[in-house]
Amino acid sequence: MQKILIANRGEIALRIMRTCREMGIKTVAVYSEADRNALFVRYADEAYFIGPPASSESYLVIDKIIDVAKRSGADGIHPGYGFLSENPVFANRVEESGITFIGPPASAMEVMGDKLSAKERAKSKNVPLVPGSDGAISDPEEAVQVAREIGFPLLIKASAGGGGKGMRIVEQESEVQEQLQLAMSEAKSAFGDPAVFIERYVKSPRHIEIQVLADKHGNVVHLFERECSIQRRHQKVVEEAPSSVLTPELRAEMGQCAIDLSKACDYVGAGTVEFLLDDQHNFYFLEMNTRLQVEHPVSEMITGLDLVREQINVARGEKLRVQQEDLKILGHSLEVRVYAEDPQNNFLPDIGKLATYRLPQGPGVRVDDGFEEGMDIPIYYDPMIAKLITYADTREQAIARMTRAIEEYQITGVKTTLDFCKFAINHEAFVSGNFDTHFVSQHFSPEILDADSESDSKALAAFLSLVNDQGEEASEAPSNGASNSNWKLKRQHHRS
Ligand code: MV4
Repeated sequence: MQKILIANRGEIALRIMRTCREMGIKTVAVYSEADRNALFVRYADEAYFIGPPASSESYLVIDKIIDVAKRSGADGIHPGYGFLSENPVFANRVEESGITFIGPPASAMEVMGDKLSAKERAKSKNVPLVPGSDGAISDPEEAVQVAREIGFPLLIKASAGGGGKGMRIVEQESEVQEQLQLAMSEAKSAFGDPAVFIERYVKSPRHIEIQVLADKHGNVVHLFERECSIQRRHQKVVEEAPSSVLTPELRAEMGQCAIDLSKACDYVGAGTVEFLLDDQHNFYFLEMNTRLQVEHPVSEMITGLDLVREQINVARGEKLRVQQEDLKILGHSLEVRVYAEDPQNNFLPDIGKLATYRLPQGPGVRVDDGFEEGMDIPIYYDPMIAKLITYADTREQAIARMTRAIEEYQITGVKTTLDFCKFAINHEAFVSGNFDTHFVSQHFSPEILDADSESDSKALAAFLSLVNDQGEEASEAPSNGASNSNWKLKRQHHRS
């Protein structure tokens, strides 16, 4: 592979291009009107304009992307995440054009894109499933029957849904028939497919996903787990690897299930198998994501692998160079997603110019982003500014390092979720490892951030009065006027 077109934008486009450059592979960017000045466009060896800001008129238009690939002579296409990354029609079109799709075969996307066929495939490999209906349910009588067997509360899920879309909780038998009808018509209008199924509702689950890597020769390894339970409205906030709850035995068992499922759909490339883990530490297959995920860096940090490099290598037919026995978890990694959102105002996107934008640095800190100071956050796409990743020997150190990195990160001009992330990773429940997917709704309220910055400013006032009052010590080097004012600035930034 000599030249790769990156059918994506922002931080992930840049992240993919960085690996391409290391591998001596030329890069082609495609960009919309809103991304004219974006970093990923400047970083690419070539860049092609593909239309208006709306992704339906640019990043999602298969013909435009194939056309640029042909014009530029690209021999590979990397879809990143989101956009066309899990679209089997796109994968097929790419391959039909004689270009290598850097991802799984369209057939694997099709199986996993439909939650019912994914569950069926998992079942055939003895991968545990949440107790529920066998296949789709459309008959109200049958739904009641199944519901009685499963017990309440239960969930009705759309087969074409995923990531929380089209889910309904049903608390009691009297609601089953009505909820089924509603779920089916919702699924029909949202996804064009009315198929729904029923599962027991797992009350306090953790969300744990296994990263897999597969080549075109039938070899599959897993790269351990990522814990993604800290999320809000299905948007992940904090991810980490490894999970603080998995034992080596459970990890090996879940890992093997992920490998078995990948083999069962002839998977190729990097993929993620999602599980729920209940409070008894039973795990259940949820769905498989057939793409590189946002949170892949934490897996890279603890394994020492570059997942994009591995994706490219297997796409061009190379055999995996690692075997399961070679893989070890080294240290601990955390990722927080920095969004241009206002945690004090129901996480409303806060778009605008990055008036100040200074990155944290130092040992064990990685930032995957696509912005520079002075740039605007476009309103058309996901408001994620950056992924802040830390790595350390232990979880405790990775948390301390993340806290320090968050404090160093200076962003003004837009509100961000940095303080919210700092709150989350320092909360007693997170530190102790005793949390589930309800963490945010259970422990967060906007006032907490007020209180936090208030106690910060009280501590600052106390500190300043101390150094100002102590004649002799105040003249000692570390507490001179300049560093005081720096400190003050930093704190003010975090309050804003
Ligand atoms: C569940 C569940 C409880 N019980 N299924 C949400 C996203 C989609 N992938 C599946 N999801 C869930 N399925 C059963 N049978 C709870 C969730 C869920 C969830 C899962 C993972 C991470 C965050 C979540 C937040 C709310 C609900």
